[in-house]
Amino acid sequence: MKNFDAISHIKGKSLYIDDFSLPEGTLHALVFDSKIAHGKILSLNIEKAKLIEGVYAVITAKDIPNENQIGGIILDETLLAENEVHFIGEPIAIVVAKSLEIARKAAKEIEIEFQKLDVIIEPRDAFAKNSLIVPPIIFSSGNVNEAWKECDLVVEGSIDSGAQEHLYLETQGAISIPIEENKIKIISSTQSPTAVQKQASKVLGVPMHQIEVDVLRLGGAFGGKEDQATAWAVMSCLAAKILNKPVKLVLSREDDLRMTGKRHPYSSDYKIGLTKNGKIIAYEVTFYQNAGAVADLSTAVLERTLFHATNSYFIPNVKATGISCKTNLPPNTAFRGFGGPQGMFVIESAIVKAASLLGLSPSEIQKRNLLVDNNSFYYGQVVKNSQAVNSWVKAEEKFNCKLMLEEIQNFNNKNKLYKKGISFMPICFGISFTSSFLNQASALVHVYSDGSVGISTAAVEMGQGVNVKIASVASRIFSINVNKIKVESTNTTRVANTSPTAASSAADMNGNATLIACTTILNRLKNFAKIALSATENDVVTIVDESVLLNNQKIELTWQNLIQKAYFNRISLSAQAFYATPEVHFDRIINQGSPFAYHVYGTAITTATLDVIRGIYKIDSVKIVHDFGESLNKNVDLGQVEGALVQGIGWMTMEEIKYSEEGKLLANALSTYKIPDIYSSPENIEIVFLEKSKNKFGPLNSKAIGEPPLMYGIGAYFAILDAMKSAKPSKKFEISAPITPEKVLVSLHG
Ligand code: LUZ
Ligand code: MOS
Repeated sequence: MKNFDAISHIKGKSLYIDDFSLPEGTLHALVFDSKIAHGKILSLNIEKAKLIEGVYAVITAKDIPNENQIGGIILDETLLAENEVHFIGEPIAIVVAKSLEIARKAAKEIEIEFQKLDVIIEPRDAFAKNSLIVPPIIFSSGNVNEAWKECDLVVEGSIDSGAQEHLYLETQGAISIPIEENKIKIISSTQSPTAVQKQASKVLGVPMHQIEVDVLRLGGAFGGKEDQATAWAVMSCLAAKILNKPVKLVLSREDDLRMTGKRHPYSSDYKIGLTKNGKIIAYEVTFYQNAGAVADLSTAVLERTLFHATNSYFIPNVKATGISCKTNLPPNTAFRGFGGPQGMFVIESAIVKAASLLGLSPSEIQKRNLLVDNNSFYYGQVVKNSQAVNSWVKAEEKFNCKLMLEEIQNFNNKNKLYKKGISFMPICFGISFTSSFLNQASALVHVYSDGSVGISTAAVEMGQGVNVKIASVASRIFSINVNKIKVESTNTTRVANTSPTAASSAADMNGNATLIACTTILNRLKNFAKIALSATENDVVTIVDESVLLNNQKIELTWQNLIQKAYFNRISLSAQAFYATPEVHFDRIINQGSPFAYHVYGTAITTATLDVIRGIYKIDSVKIVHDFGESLNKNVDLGQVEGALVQGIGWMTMEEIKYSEEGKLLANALSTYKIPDIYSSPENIEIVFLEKSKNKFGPLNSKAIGEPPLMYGIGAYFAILDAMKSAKPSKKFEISAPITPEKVLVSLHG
């Protein structure tokens, strides 16, 4: 089954915020933001701007009717700055005008004076100045201090990973439309419709039922619209409320790049202890997370880093410390993987360093320490259905790993100017929101009297194909053609209290809710059919391919006729269902528990060729064995693996976010921020489905797909590093990610 959105995407017919036809009289909003990274606002003069013809309002913090506060986890984020600014791009005022051009012109007339304060860019500088979002978070098990004595090798190091811009094709935006009385409808490009509803209700001081949020689809999000779509939607809503007119607010690419947060950069220290044959005994790690100026989701991201600090390995003694450092950058935020990749990169770095000192290959250490059933993760969860060894061994066999290694060896023996490298990258990613209460979803299913079906859930379609998965669940439960099924927009009046579409779990949870709702209707239909057919207790009614069967015999009754009859007999053809992921819990006093319903596993083997003279490289191949469970849609799932892989490779190799010392974003356009294109993608990507994997937590035994494969991209960094070691065996390389060609060149020859 193809993703049914594909055709309208290709034809340009799919609608995004900027495509909606606007109600008459819609006004346009532009955000006026801080040009300095830290300072006091001494004066703000909006009078000149207001006088420009076509300007309806210049809204500042003073105009907010209720609370000037949109913090999601910690209440430290104003909608509009009041007395102080904390990063370049922080919103200060909203200019509302007849057109965007007029709003732009007016914004230039706003006069503002600052008193500059000290600017912090680096997390370790923030730590030294005790500028923290929350006190350090520590997870531990065993006793690292005792364990070092048992180790044959103890090695320490530091490693950094950089930020990453989400670069969703559709920038942030929303349209707010006043409906009669006090009600406002917000059309938003958000992963979190309920967060928009809640924060708008708080800022305006109206009950949540006065705010309706509707989300048709997003042109990409990648976590960038989990928390950070809210501000723009609330601003348009505030302007709509004040002016009683529809207001559209869509960020330009430049504004979006400057004003929104990225993946968190991390600077980390590690210490790892092993036996001489490569068994890992102890691991200690400290993560300095660059949170930016306000909390946003940073504490949750940091926790997920801690949960993934040991990746796919069993380590008996672990101490991991997470420090969320407050700096003067835009608030960094959720990004596919949500801190997990940052944690996994550090343990892989530690293993590679230890391997070279032990005279082993990294893969020998990796393979020796893979998680097996009944191990415990160091935060207490017991390992069940581990596919770590399984996917590793399958990858070795399927891709003829021995031959690959031989070929690389031969190539490197023969060539001086080019060197090849290889890496193994096992992944283990926990599925569930780590805040257990978020693991809930619901579905509202209507069967219309013509037999067609409409489904609403809490899931937001952002190009990941969740709608096609939901539709395929309904299609399989009802046994009707998928073209009879429509998945509706996500709307807070149809589905309330939606958790964000995030944590890779939307298809799992909303798919399960859909499954329950459809089963409820199906059972009603079967009971009704029995009565209509004058069947007995022991007769069995089923529906197969839109035909009703009685004791497996076809009768003259189609799905369509059955629905019509049921309607005339006043059988309810609608159902609402709720799903809460069972068994997940985590105790934040002792930092132990079982936060994840399950884990997703897989192994990637990456090869790269390095041009030794120039420092440039190409990723030759990435070969993956991935645990999909019983995939709901193989095309969609393969697309997710390929996309995530390339996005991960981009983060690790070429995407470089730089800020000046004054906190100004230097990579502020696509001419200076490079993401992988078709030329820099691996020449060969091979993805194999791990067989015979089932998952009782996913609808119809499927597994979550969104985030886990991003971490295969980490393998690219180590394949390049491996090639560098072949080029210069005596050199020690300590290279922060991304491992750009510039850094490679300087490291090889500098
Ligand atoms: N969002 C969130 C997430 O609020 N909690 C999570 O655990 C999470 N994990 C991945 C991506 N987004
Ligand atoms: Mo996310 S990083 O919004 O699952």
